[in-house]
Amino acid sequence: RLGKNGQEMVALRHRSGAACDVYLHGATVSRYAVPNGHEVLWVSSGAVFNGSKAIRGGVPLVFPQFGPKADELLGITSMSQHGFARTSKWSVRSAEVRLNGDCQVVLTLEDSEATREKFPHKFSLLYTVSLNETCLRTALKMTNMDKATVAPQALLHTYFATDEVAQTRVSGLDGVSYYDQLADETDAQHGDVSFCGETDRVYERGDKLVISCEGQRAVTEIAVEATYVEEFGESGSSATPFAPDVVVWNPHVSKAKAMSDFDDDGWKRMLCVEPGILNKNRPKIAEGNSVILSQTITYIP
Ligand code: TA6
Repeated sequence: RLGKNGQEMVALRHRSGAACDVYLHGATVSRYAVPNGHEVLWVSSGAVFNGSKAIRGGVPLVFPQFGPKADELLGITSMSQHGFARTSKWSVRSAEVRLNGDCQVVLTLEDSEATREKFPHKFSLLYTVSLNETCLRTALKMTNMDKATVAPQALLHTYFATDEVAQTRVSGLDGVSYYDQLADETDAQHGDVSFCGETDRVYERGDKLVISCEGQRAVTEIAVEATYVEEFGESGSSATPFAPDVVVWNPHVSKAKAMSDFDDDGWKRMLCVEPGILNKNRPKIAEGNSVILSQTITYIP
């Protein structure tokens, strides 16, 4: 159906009342509401839905490059920040209500002349968004269709809603080392992550994360998984799990002001917890093989 600004989107509606909207622009989940009506994700009131830029909020997809510059594993010069997946027009492969009631949409993006100009590789992306009464799962499968091995970066840039970021904590990263993008230094996390200013950190692993807000009983759990899938033709395939990275970001007042699509004090009501495959140990994907990155978001009122 047509969503904001007449943009094509798929509206998933579960019989429990849970709801999720996915725009074909960037395969961006722009909304996830649980049966009691609580909106789990944050979208800026200044978000642009006309396809001219990434949607500021929900779950933009980062591929094949994270950040403003390419690392040596990518083997390219550089492309626009966070790559082209979040500003590409994806196609709907399937949309269904499954026998168990789960609503699911599968979106695809294949390489094109435009993408090969920036990233000279053949690839196939499959993005599966599944909604049921208790959780939303989004999984990005990247398959290398090239003879040469490839090591793309990928990240689910998830914007979560919170009542007040200064009262918000992220647990599950205690003891994990992280690269502080602002201080350009590496450190180890002590206890929960809290937000007293601009925060922009790449944690080297994360699998079970919990967002909580002081004084609030409700929490949001995020289960993160990454898997390398090796295909053996007729004799099947093997799936090997590995540790994904997790980015935690809040722009705070000045960085938010510098972004035209960030509503002025919106930064107080959001935080990004972003599962990714970013670091130097990320898999080099051989021809015909795949990497799957997924997050399962469960809001517990
Ligand atoms: O994920 C954190 C980050 O890399 C920040 O450094 C900030 O740039 C954010 O992504 C948003 O980037 P964008 O290109 O969407 O403005």
